Amino acid sequence: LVVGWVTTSEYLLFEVLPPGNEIGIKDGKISCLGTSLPRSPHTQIIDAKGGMITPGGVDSHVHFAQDNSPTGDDFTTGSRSAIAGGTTTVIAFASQLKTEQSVLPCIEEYHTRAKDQTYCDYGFHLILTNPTPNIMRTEMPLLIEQGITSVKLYMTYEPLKLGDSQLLDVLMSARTLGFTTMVHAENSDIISLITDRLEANGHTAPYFHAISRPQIAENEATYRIISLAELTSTPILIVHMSSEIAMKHVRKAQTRMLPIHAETCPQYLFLLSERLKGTPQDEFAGAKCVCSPPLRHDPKDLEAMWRGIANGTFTTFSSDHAPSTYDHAGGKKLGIKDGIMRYRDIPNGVPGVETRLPLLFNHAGTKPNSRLSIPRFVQLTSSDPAKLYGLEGVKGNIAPGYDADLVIWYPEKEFEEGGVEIKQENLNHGVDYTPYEGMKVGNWPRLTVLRGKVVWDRDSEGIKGELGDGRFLKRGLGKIVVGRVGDGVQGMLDGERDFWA
Ligand code: DUC
Ligand code: ZN
Ligand code: ZN
Ligand code: ZN
Repeated sequence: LVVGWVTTSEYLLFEVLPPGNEIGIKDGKISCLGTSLPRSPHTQIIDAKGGMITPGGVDSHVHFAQDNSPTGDDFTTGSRSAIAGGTTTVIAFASQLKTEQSVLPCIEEYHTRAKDQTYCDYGFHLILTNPTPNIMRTEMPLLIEQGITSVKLYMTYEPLKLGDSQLLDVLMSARTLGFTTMVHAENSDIISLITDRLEANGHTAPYFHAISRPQIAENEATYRIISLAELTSTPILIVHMSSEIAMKHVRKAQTRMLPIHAETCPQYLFLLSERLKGTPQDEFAGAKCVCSPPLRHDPKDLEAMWRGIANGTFTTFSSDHAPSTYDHAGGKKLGIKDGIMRYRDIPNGVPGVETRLPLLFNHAGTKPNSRLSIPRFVQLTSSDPAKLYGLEGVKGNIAPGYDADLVIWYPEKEFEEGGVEIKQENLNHGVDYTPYEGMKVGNWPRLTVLRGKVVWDRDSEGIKGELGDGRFLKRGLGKIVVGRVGDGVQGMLDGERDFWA
């Protein structure tokens, strides 16, 4: 089977594909790019009609069917939502319980949850909450062999957090074994102190969630984890960054060529803490926007995140899709009981796997008010997460040999007049709200193609894929996208580290 794609996109014309060019697909992979590709009677041709073609989205941070968000999306609803928004690859989390001495059964469990249950390709990161010597020495190499080549570490949350000595142990192990390390950077004790005191004073409505996790908590933990990474000479990625003061540490480290990567998410580009106040009719509706780090107070922080998006500080733009259903049977809501709101009990996280690409694409391009270029859009949403997480050569590029994962956008002039409004009723996730309700975007994926198969066709029935289309991705070791490993540590003499590291 050869599938020819014709595009006359003004952009692709310049950057990737001149007009009239075609993408040939065979056996689910891109086989060639060129003009007038050979056709047979069996060739299926899809005309991209002057629209733009970008690689299928790689969302390297989603939570599906995770133990600590039991009411949210599972692999079926989450991955259905992914393809409807142009994402063909997700990396979800398998989480270890602190009491577990082995992570192998845990990985098996998440395989069971995902196998034959997904519409898009998927991989797993391991959330390490108890990095015992045995796990680090004998199980991590096994996981790497099995294609699970990244871990997430938490610096906060009692059931998840690691102390500095544990963080150092994992970083030393990452340096030896080469797995990619993601870190949730917030200072746990700052948050606990404020939370306890807010609670004692009766301040427990959703808005206080933002007050309990101030920027200084993100700032301190960010600087600390960068220092530990520098000391051990280990690349890291700091996930879901939300504030400028913390981002500045990343920028500074990158200027020194340290391999410090960072991620931000749609909620930190578009939403402010005001949303946690809910509506005049329903103050508790603020619960729909509870995520961590929290939404920030000042539009200047949104602006700063946009700058980090455009100037390369951020390597990945992921959804951190981690929603919980708002309304449960019988009017029950998580985090409110007998009329008393307790933000502590609201599950953290917002939905976003479906809206991630359209929200960012809306600001990409060459118009005077565009915030980023199309190549940056592709890097952030697809090619750089693919590189960082060991999928280079497979995902994130429109080039021969890569999986034929594509998003075909509408030609701008043919899209709905004035753009399209994001509405919960049109989304494909399993939860009952979107924080972006009513926002307009100028384009939406017209077609999503997964390994050569059209899995989403917005003009004809929407979801075309089938459960089980998604395959587990056995990932290789990730690559460093920013900086390099092995330069000295500030304040240490050359060679000094050789005595101990
Ligand atoms: N961290 C995440 O990565 N997702 C949801 C909540 C959190 O703290
Ligand atoms: Zn487990
Ligand atoms: Zn986190
Ligand atoms: Zn997350």
